[in-house]
Amino acid sequence: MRIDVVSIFPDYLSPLELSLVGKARTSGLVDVRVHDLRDWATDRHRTVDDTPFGGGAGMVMRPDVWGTALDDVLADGGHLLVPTPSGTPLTQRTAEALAHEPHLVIACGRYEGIDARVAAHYATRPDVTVTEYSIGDYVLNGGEVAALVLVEAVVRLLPGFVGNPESLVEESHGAAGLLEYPVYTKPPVWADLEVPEVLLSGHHGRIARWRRDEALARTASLRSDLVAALDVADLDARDLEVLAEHGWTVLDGELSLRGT
Ligand code: JD8
Repeated sequence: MRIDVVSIFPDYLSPLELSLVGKARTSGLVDVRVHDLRDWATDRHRTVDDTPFGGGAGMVMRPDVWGTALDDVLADGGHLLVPTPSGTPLTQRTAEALAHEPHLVIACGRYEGIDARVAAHYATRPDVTVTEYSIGDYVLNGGEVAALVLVEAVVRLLPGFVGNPESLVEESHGAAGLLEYPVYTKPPVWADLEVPEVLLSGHHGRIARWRRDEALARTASLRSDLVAALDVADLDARDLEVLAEHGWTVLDGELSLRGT
């Protein structure tokens, strides 16, 4: 997979050289290229913004500079990803889909945003898919943090990145659709708090069941939207018992919360 990130603050993306994403880059699992948008500016001040049509505060990023930059990095097509507060919420399912694509291009805006014609223009190209996405309902000053989030969420799903792909199923928002179970390590007692005894039993079947119960209970307590999205066909009798303890029952083949 190749990932291009375009920004006026390329150094903001330097954390991508660290940790596991950095390892994925050196192992050739992913080719991440960070570009300075100003390299495509044509004036000596390397201007990338201008005043907004219709007036108002702030500046807007120019479509012509973005256009020359994206024509270059999208020369062979790809998936153009544009972080914006008004975008579609980024989810694990989206990250999973993106992990199967050969080329991602992330356009990091700043100021009041990127001229709206840029996304509209590239959406007309048959070899380009455009997705405007958001990482949450709060306002940042630019798209670089969202680019870091997307790259990490996608790269960690690439085949060969994690040692045990099975672990991806059990983590929060993984294929199981549940929040992750609580984890513990040495010492067995800390701050007068003990580790759940089953985890010290060495009985793998009981441990697996306890972890599933905990994931179900945690999800039922914190994220009713995730429980409602579970497929009843994937739940066994014990799963349904745990969910029932948290007020969830199966009605007409669907999970529903008592009293709603
Ligand atoms: C891209 C410019 C700043 C946004 C005027 C503040 C994503 N979840 C998210 N919150 N904020 C962003 C985001 C913010 C951005 C840009 C993403 C480009 N800004 C603008 C509109 C109001 N300023 C984001 N993903």
